[in-house]
Amino acid sequence: MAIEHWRQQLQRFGAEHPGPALAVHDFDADGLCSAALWKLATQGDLLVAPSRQMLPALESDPAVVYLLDLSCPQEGFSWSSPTVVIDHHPPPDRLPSCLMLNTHDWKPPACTSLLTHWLYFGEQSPHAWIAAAGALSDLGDKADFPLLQGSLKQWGLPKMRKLTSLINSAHRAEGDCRPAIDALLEHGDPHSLLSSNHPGVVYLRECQDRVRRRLNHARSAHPQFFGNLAVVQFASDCPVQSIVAQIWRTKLPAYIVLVANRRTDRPVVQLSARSKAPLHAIQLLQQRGLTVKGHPGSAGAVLSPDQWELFLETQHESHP
Ligand SMILES: [Mn+2]
Repeated sequence: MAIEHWRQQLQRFGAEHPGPALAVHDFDADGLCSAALWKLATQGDLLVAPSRQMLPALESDPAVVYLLDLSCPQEGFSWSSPTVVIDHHPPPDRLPSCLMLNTHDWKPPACTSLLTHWLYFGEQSPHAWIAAAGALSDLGDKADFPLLQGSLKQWGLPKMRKLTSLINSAHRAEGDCRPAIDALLEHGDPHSLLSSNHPGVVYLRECQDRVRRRLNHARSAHPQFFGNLAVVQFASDCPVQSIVAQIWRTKLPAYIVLVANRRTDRPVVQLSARSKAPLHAIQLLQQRGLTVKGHPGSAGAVLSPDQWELFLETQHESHP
């Protein structure tokens, strides 16, 4: 099985490059849970990636860098240290020099927190609930992995959902992700974390409240229709556009939903587009002159307020 082979490769890699290790990780629940598991296993240092588009520059070169739940860049890394990639996103065509441990082609697909748990703790451990929280966020509650299903059964789906949502609230509020990892590390199970007054947990609850309030405000915006495009606009200091797009996608299955978050805290408009197949959100928005990134059913972009106004004017003109 791949995991056993990968575990040996990982051990060999660590032995060949002794010294302080650093994990650079994603900021969603899968990335944070992976980081917490890696920290429990290695005691190394953690650094959250400030964006998914660009890897951070490191102040010094650690003995090994572990890249967790972040797509591997084709152009190589922003450091010279030997690198281990633990991930489930499709790797680039041309792989930079690294040890690549990646489940992107598995059926069913696994996520990084599951992979991290298997690599360091095997199929079962007292930390399984952390891997399950990450998996629930990335794969949903139906994914057929004993590690996930066992934890859902042990702790109950509502409690695990609450935990996942709490861990995700830090990046949804554009807050600090470190308290989420500390909360995972300082508690032995979902129940004690959820009922805790640990500062990390208190901080996450504040983030969650903030997102909830911003979301309630954003949900009250009504769509404008331009052909098969439904545009929803609101102003916010919280990146809630993708959640709002998700909500409207269900309500308007025949449309491409384009949600625009005019940020009140900086001069950008964050766009999130969603469509139910077979409408291809990316292609249709590209035809309308927008540069968007993502998958056929979900895409995003960041525009300047001027670019956004220009886009809207064009829509008004072509759909009077
Ligand atoms: Mn992931």
